[in-house]
Amino acid sequence: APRLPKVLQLTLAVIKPDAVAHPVMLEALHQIILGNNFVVVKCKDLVWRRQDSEKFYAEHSGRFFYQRLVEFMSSGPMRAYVLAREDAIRHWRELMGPTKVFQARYTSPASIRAQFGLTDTRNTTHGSDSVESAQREIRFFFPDFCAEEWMEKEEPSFR
Ligand code: RTP
Ligand code: MG
Repeated sequence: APRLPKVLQLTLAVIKPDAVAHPVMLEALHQIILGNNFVVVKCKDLVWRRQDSEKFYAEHSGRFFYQRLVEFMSSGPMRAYVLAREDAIRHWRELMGPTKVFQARYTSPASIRAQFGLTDTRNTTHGSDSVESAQREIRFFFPDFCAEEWMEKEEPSFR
């Protein structure tokens, strides 16, 4: 049978302030990314102002956890990645595990959130949940990044 070329997909992954605050955790998460065949396309450390946090999570305004979430996400340094892999969006979310830490520990004990999560808010990582979110979120974190340009320069098999 003919071998199909790999179809790479981009996702946005973020290591949240709770995990960046602990160098051992940060390093462990970085190694998980490298160990799962993601290509690190972009990586940067940054701190959000409160209004960045409010804008990014606008879809959750009105939820009971919104203020807590906004405050947490602008409380200290984060690390953001543009990652490429086959099935990158689904694969990164699977590695993270469920949002709620108790659920993660119960259903996916090997997941990132089960191992490192502190609470349902301070749950170590973020990952885009769809192609549309990935596009929006990559633009939010890396306004100068151009996926098409990267494809042409680095990955002829990307589509
Ligand atoms: P994410 O967007 O971060 O990938 O996570 P998700 O889809 O699994 O979770 P979502 O429902 O979109 O919630 C976004 C973030 O809000 C915080 N959160 N806190 N009960 C709580 O205190 C609570 N629930 C959600 C988490 O940081 C979650 O990642
Ligand atoms: Mg979400």
